[in-house]
Amino acid sequence: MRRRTGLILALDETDPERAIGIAEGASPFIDAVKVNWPLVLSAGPEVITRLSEISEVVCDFKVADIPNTARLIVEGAVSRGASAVIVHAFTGRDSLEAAVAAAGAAEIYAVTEMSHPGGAEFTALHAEEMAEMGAECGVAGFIAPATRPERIAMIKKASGGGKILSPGAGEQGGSASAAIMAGADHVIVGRSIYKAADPRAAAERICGEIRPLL
Ligand code: OMP
Repeated sequence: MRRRTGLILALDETDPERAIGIAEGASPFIDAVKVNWPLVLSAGPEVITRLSEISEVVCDFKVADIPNTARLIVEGAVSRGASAVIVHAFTGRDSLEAAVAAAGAAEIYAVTEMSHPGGAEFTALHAEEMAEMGAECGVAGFIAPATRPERIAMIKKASGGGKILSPGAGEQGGSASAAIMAGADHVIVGRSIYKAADPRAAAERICGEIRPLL
């Protein structure tokens, strides 16, 4: 994924037409739209293809499965137009390698430490190991928490300087600029944009906030 603005829109809006409208409005200010289960379950997987005509699409399916199932999910997402897929790293090396192989020219991002408080209970304990292992498997980058910016720096270092996508700014309490300053390459922002009265203006504001830091 090319970095133009440093912002990824997490489109967890479940009204399909509203979701498309938000993506269109925000498109000048974002590098990609991230699609998760809420929108895919309400709009169907065709929404991936529709959104890919507006922006790059990251399918956040947080794949956590055996290698064969991981391969099938990644192939299904990429064939519909996703240019990246998010998978869990805790499933281990064989699943991660299968995801990377299935992605072909598309990218795999691996979750290390999750951004919510529960993410500190288990994922944080192995985040650095997962980042090291993910880099060995050839993933394009990692998900690391904007809610704990100091962990972004640790995870980036453990991965040997890998690319970091960072969720948790805004509604979860983190700051987009602090995440970028800690080493994130892109911040992932959802509710602060798609629930705003003017989602396009909200995306433009965050984009303006982080632009000088890129
Ligand atoms: P907001 O909290 O509304 O900005 O949305 C954050 C988005 O990032 C949601 O789509 C989450 O599913 C996703 N996310 C996290 O919030 N925390 C994580 O640790 C990982 C992800 C993710 O993989 O994108």
